[in-house]
Amino acid sequence: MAFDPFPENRAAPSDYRAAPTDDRVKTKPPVPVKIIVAGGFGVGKTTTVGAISEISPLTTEAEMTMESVGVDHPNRATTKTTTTIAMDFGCVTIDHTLKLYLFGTPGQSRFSFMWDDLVRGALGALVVVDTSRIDDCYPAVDYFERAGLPFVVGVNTFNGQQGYNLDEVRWALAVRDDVPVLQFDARFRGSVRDALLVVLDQALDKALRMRQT
Ligand SMILES: Nc1nc2c(ncn2[C@@H]2O[C@H](COP(=O)(O)OP(=O)(O)OP(=O)(O)O)[C@@H](O)[C@H]2O)c(=O)[nH]1
Ligand SMILES: [Mg+2]
Repeated sequence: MAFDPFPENRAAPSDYRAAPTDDRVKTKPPVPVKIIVAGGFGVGKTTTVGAISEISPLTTEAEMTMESVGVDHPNRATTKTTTTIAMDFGCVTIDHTLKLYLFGTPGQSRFSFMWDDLVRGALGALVVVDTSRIDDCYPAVDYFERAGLPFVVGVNTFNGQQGYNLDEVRWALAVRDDVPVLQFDARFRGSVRDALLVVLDQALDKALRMRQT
């Protein structure tokens, strides 16, 4: 038989075997999922992203000046001297099929004009709450309710100090029953991971509901 110059027309060698299916799956890049970490001023959003990110997180911290005294009210227990002025960015691989890209919002309300751009394409959000300043997170809760984006309320415990229990926080925020309200510690990777997995669950639930309709 004449030599066929086109390799795709040549017969496969007799010992040819297709690579095992799961090897091929493993070589596919993980599906990117965008998650927002939002909440009021100084509640621990940057800390949350930094605790879990597998790359050095991209941060946009700027020194707080005297101008913000009396305007921004951080938790008294922190020694906070900087604030996020644009966004935080980090990522974490959940497994070979899924990678989370985390975007932290700025906390000061004067930067709220950036939220629409930051949130575009996101599948879910973690709203971080400091129970000593619960009302600071109302704008974030309102925003995600209006946007119809699945979200989870994560109460950052600030050294185990928590002014209210989770039922009281749920009542104060008046979130729907299907919105999880959980406790986590923004400083610890495992704790942040567990909170983000609940956000993922919520996003998946919504995707499945939309498929059925
Ligand atoms: N003790 C304690 N400190 C925390 C905890 N979470 C955050 N902090 C501290 O609280 C301060 C504020 O945390 P950030 O992560 O900067 O808060 P943020 O929400 O990103 O703040 P903005 O971007 O300015 O709105 C930092 O000094 C953190 O080290 C916590 O769980 N316990
Ligand atoms: Mg921040």
